[in-house]
Amino acid sequence: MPSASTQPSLILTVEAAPPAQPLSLWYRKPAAQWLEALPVGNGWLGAMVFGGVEIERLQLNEESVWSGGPQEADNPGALAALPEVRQLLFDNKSAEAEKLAQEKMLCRGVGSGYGTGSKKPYGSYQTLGDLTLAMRYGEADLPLQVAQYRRELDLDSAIARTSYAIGGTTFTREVFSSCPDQVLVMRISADRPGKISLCIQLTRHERFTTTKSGENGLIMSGQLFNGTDDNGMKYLARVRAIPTGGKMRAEADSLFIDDADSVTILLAAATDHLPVPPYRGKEFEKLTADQINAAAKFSFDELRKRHVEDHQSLFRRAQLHIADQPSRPTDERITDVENHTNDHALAELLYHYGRYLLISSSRPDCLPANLQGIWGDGVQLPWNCDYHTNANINMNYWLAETANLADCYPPLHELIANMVKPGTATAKTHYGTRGWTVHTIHNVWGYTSPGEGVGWGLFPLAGPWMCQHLWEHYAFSADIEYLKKAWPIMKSSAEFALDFLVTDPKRGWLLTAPSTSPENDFKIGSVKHSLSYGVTIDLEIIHDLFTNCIAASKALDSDSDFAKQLSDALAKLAPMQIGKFGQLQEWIEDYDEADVHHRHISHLFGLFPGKQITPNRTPKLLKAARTTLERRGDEGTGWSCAWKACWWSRLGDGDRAHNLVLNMLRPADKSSHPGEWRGGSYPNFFCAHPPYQIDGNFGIVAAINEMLVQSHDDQITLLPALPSAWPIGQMHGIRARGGFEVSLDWKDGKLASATIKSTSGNPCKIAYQEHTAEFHPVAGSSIRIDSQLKAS
Ligand code: FUC
Repeated sequence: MPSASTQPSLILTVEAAPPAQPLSLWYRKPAAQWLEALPVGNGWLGAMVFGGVEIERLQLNEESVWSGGPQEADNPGALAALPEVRQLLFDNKSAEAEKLAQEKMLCRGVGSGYGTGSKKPYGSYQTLGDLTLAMRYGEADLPLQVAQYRRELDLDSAIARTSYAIGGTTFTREVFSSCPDQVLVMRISADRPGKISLCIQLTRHERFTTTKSGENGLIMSGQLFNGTDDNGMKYLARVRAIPTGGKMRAEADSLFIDDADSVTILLAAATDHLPVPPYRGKEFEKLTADQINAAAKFSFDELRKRHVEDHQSLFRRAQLHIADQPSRPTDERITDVENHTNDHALAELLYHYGRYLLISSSRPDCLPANLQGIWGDGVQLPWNCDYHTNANINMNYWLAETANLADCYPPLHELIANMVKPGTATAKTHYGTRGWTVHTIHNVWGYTSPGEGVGWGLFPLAGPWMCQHLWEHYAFSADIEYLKKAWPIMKSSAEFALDFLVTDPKRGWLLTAPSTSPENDFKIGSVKHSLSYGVTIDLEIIHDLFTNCIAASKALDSDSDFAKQLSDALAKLAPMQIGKFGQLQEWIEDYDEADVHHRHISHLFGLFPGKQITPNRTPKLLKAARTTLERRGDEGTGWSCAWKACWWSRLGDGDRAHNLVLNMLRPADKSSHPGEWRGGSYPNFFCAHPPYQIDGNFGIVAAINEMLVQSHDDQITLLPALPSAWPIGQMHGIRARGGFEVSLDWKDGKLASATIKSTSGNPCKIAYQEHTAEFHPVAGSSIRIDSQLKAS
């Protein structure tokens, strides 16, 4: 079988019409590289569909396929060094403090290997392998004359479709990953009988054996490296082909089908690792067999119907319309963004794509979306494709509530719950505290120790940040039963924070020491440092956690003494400060940043995703936050641009936020390299850090929601940052805190009408420009209001 990369050339003739479904990504040629292929997924089983004519490649992923294994990485010597590191910091001996912390306070072992964990105990997320179909077209002359070629990803039905005609026969392939039936499904059909002939194989970059399974199936299995020996995770993928008409035979590691009318292919996969029930575990071989047997009982049309219903129950909950989709291929539209074509419908498509990607990579009983969701080719993926907790996994879920996808949130909540046990050991060993925490990197093996470099790895406040996600689910849903379950995790995190706080000997403030402002350095003279104390983001995270815990204790009517301890600590917490440029200070002293354009602007946590800095409560800090953003500028990696769009929305500046949306849409600069990172979109609309990182795809959806509706300042604010580029539009189904669902439409840049549906029965205050109104809806009712906020 020829490999996908040596595909013989084709001649593409007559152009295809655009797809019927306007919310589609579509292209006029097969994907030549991974970043052109189209993703499908059911939360845990994914494929990148290339749409080749002679060779079709589906690069496969199963979300738990990880090398590495569990390890003891906490450093037993860390705690002894803590008092000296603190003292050195308080004495302004940053270099000495940093040196000591690097030697004594980081993880034991090599940690993540600075992003090269695949051969280390830390491990790396990896590809599952490739499903390859070598198509044969009978007597057709070479090179093949291919008419009306089109491949597309229909976001509304979550189906990747490839269609083309050869010698008068039209071939169609449809691929989807079914959540209800837990298999990947592919259907190959033709509009004439007996035209489908192909060979099916399952392969992997390394560590695999494929054998036939009966006369209609293949099994690929293997065991990964665990960083010390070959006894790592076991995985298995199973394929079954179901042709109608024609003949099928299995030989060694291949299935051959000749002259069929159509072929349905089912694929199931699992590992023996059990991060979350019920999908995986020791029974993984049986599980995959059961999944295939169960799915094979349905016809293709039934499988498709069940999948589409399931997907649309989530995808159709939120809608946004700002412009009609033009009938041009997606890659051409992205290329044109640099030419200022004002293709506002492309922003709308990016919005829907982000929602599609979350539905496809994060479902209950799965792992949360990692740095690339669930999609990744290779055995060493960028940054091990793990869970980074200082911007990335956090951003992955900022859209979950506002985009009405709370059903996709549980995987993160589950991951956080699973951090508590290892994170309790880490907190005790490293800092001698109660409670739990995690640092910058986390993997499926429960890694919570500080990473191997002080400048990025020593971020003890990542655990308290994670707890924001627990509170936010309650804030949006008002689900008290959920809060009861989340409370012990939040409380334990607050105990960690209480114990970790120390009194600054100079100023008497309570603050954190040691810590870093994630990944940014400051300068003293010409020398760069990263380790500091009382860094602004720590104070903001603690404010967020403690205020959320105080509110939780009130809502639950429990732990009032503990809540009192938290309010007392808050009263003594170091304040946020304004520096010499009028900017919000990033560190305890008004140091200069080593890189004034640094992608991380962690000290704006209080503006977003926090709620400490608001126009009503802290106007001076709000102004300082604006100055900080002005100084940093609008360039940056994909996720950095998305976060900036969130901040500009919170500042009420829709045009600046929109500028960042445009940065996300422009073609990814392939010549970029570290040091010159510039975000944008790849041809398949994956967000470029670069390299590809999914956080930008998710973050920009959160930002667009913040442009249209905000609900963090004890009111629901309508159109707080509507850009002038979108004078007319409608949006439906955005969630707001307190238990509300908001739909609205606008004309000439002004609110026309809005509908607020209550799901909780809480009172609500609405604001639009100078108008405010208060309503007391009963749960399940809706209020329709006009541009003056008068109920109609
Ligand atoms: C942090 C960020 C990088 C990247 C990586 C996965 O280290 O600073 O920009 O997103 O995570």
